[in-house]
Amino acid sequence: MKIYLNGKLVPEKAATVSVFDHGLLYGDGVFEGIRAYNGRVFMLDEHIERLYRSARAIALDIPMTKAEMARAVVKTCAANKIKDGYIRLVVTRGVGSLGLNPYLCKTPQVIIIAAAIQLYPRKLYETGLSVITVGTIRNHVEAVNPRIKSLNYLNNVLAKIEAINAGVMECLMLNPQGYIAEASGDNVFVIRGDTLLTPPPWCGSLEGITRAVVMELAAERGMDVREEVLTRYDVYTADEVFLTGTAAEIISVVNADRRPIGDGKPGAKTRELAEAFKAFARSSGAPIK
Ligand code: PXG
Repeated sequence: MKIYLNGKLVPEKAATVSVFDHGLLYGDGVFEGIRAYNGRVFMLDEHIERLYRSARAIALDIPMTKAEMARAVVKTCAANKIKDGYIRLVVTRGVGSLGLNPYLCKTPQVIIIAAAIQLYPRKLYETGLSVITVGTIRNHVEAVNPRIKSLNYLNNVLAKIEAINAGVMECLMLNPQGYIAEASGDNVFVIRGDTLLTPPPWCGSLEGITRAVVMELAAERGMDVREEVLTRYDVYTADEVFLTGTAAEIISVVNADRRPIGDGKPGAKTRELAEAFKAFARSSGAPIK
């Protein structure tokens, strides 16, 4: 495997960062997870825009332009002969002292890994997911704002631990006010009749790229799509619930806090959106050449 590291493609073994990198010492950095489908990088510009917004939000100057970054992603995919895959784009604060001061870190590290995608088991998409609401809340918007895709994912990791320890694979996270924010690494949607609802980002969710695509596909199909403040009431009483994310795509939630959602099976509208998403993903994106 060839890894992109600060402008060069290097062998996997040579792709190392310093133990003094603030990405390691403090989770100080930002990242993106991107998919390639059918020889194209899906929603590349949108991911790069979000990466640069995340970086701006933590006062990190990425030492290359967005266009250069986009070319670097495509080049890394090409070097690894990726057709369908998963790309991890990481920008760390770089090497600094053992103190917190980020201004002592002179050179951000830019890392691009283009690898095979590890998909969730097919069966999960047929049966749907069970989730629980966890005690770990999403960060307050004036702590590390959840709109920032930072390297500091402990909040999400703690939530994931609670879910796995309770015997389920995913969870719902609330925000400090008790409103639904998102899952540990996916956005959440509720279907009620012909209405598709998802929390607004200010409720503590990431502005998911898959989320945006799904909102558009649903609107094209005549659904009334709205960002709305949601509580667990909305989940428990929904016709259908699903999660969206780059890795998961669209996956049904059929049980929340041990209560079946709707009839306890993946719903028809979720399935229709998942099919539409697949078709769109396979036919769009930046060609890998
Ligand atoms: N919310 C959070 C907190 C995320 O990390 C999403 C929503 C979905 O956004 P996109 O843009 O992908 O539609 C994410 C991104 C994993 C994993 O291994 C998942 C993400 C990031 C890192 C790892 O499940 N999801």
